[in-house]
Amino acid sequence: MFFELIQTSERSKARLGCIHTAHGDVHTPVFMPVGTNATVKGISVRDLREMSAEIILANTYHLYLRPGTKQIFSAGGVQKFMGWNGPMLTDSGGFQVWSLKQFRKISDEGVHFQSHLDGSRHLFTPESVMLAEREIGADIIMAFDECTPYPSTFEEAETSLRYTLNWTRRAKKWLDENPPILGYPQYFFGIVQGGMHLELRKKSIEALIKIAPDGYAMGGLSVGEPAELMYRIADFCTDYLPKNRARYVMGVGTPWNLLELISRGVDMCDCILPAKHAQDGLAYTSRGVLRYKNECFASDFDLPLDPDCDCYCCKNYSRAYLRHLFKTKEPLGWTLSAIHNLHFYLHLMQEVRAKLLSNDFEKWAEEEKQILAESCK
Ligand code: PRF
Ligand code: ZN
Repeated sequence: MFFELIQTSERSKARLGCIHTAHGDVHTPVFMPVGTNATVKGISVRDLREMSAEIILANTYHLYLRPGTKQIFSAGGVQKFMGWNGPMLTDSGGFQVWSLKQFRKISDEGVHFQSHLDGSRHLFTPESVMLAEREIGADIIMAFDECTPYPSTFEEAETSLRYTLNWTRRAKKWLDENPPILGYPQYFFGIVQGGMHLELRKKSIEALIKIAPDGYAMGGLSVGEPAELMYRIADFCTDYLPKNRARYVMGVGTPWNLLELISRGVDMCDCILPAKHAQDGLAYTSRGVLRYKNECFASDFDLPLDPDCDCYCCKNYSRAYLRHLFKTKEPLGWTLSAIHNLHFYLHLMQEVRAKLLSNDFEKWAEEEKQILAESCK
């Protein structure tokens, strides 16, 4: 069995589970560090193992452009290529080509787009993207979808959803006719779209259930809508999604967003925020958000970013030094603060799982959310 539901909380919809892949097990709820180009920016796989990362996300769009998916296939798959050899997931490129805006044209066939690198022209179809994902060889592969913009009228969201559902059907058919080529299973996730329209979200789920993917993602969230609306949509979706399948919210979010989504029955999340905010001189800590680039930390030689953190950065370096590296734009500064932020996210998920196991997740999460979202010194 691919996804094993271990326990559902009695006080919320939060779940404990395990995803079994050929490259190892993934304990859920899980946060997946983003490794767009088959690398988590600035972070070695040694660091990733040390912070107990269990699964990494890569992007089909980027790997298709460079180094090319055939090249990754020749390496024996992306896990071997990047020296990680643990579980991996590839996003389909649906969201990335969608983000190109003026450089893309969508039709029933698929998406014509121009590379952001050299302007060269390409066509992604559900079939070509599934081939690309077979060649990249991630353990979990995402359907080719269209991310519905926010805001969208019912009609716009319905048209967009029609593309996603047709493309998902074609992707599944192609996968059934073209088994994995790297010698291990690849699990296929459908993506729920439908914008902020509950009726369309429901329709999307009912259609996806007929297609019978191995897991379900909620796409089209965190695209500019208020957080409360995102929570409401996710809450609605998890009421209709099959209990015995993993649920993944794509591209979300802050630590407190994750706690909210987990209590609504979400098992998987990914986000570039921990890495991105590291570049902005911002650290997530057990006491709140620390803007370590601020002047007031210039002589803070004794404290690490987070006194309660045992990551490589916090064990060895002070806030004053991190601030100096930030001010001088030294690459080590990005690496160290990204190590801290990712470690923080992954450690938070470990705590979530421990609290779920001991049946006191909800009360803990309620307190934790308040603390984490505040600014601290
Ligand atoms: N679709 C895909 N990838 C995504 C999204 C989506 O809707 C989002 C939206 N937050 C992030 N990544 N395929
Ligand atoms: Zn740390």
